[in-house]
Amino acid sequence: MWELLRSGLAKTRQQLAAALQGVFGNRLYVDEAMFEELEEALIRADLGVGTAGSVVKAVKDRCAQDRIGDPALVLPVLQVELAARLTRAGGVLQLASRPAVLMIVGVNGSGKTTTVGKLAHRFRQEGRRVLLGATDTFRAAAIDQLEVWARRAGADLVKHAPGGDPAAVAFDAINAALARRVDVVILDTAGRMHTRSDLMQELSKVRRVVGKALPGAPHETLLVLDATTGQNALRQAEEFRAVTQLTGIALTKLDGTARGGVVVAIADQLGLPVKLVGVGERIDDLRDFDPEAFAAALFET
Ligand SMILES: Nc1nc2c(ncn2[C@@H]2O[C@H](COP(=O)(O)OP(=O)(O)OP(=O)(O)O)[C@@H](O)[C@H]2O)c(=O)[nH]1
Ligand SMILES: [Mg+2]
Repeated sequence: MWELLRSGLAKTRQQLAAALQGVFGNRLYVDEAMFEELEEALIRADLGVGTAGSVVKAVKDRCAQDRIGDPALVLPVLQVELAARLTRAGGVLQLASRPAVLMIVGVNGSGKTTTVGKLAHRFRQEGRRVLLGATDTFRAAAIDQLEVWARRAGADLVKHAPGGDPAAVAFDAINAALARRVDVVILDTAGRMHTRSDLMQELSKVRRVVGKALPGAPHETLLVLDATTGQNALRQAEEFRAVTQLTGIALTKLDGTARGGVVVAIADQLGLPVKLVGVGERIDDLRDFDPEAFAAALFET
């Protein structure tokens, strides 16, 4: 399990290690230029300007306070500072309700359907009854894709014909779940740009209908962000959040990118918990976000 996270973060770790070696290696003393280089390295590692600046300031303050003059001793201070920020961003899925309803949202291609499939598999492994709602009715292929995941995971599926009303699918999915005593309902929504107000209104309608079918639902509305988009993921989150309620982030495709540092920026700037991380395309390549393990995987060699 740890190995999967470690290998998933390999690219990010290697790039970060090389950048930090450039900053701290062969350096004789701690000075202003070192902190400037550190800030640049963190920005390049996708922490973003704001977060990189505040991390470096915290490291600098700590170094001054502890009178650290040896550059080799700054790295552990940095690690502690990054880990602290990640820890603030952890959060667990709310599954206490029966059924628990999870709505999965995000821009096109971010990894929503794959995450739904992986979650379904995981819940099934835990012995829960799972039902998937094909609320992405835009393309026939989207429904077929979800059907494949449902079969692989051993989950029920509720679908309508392509082009149907997503809210009606959500309504039927929840009623089926109530009738069949399902534990978890996962709604796979269509990819949408936050700038398309018609699609955003559709999302609000689905939410409203879900809340009518089962008061208190959805219990989770997870925004799926593609880590390979780096700082853009952060912007998507800010804009999605402005138009719909979110309860957490699922960050996908960490395995394919050196931009895993974006997690620190998300943790630092959004105030939204990262709940899941995707580290591959296979059915069990999904993990709860464990801040300590993540911080360790970022640095350990
Ligand atoms: N490497 C890697 N690939 C992933 C991960 N998650 C999803 N993908 C891939 O990303 C691509 C898009 O995934 P989908 O799950 O179809 O994305 P989506 O958000 O449902 O897309 P739309 O419904 O079209 O908006 C697929 O090729 C997935 O295999 C991940 O954690 N790692
Ligand atoms: Mg999809």
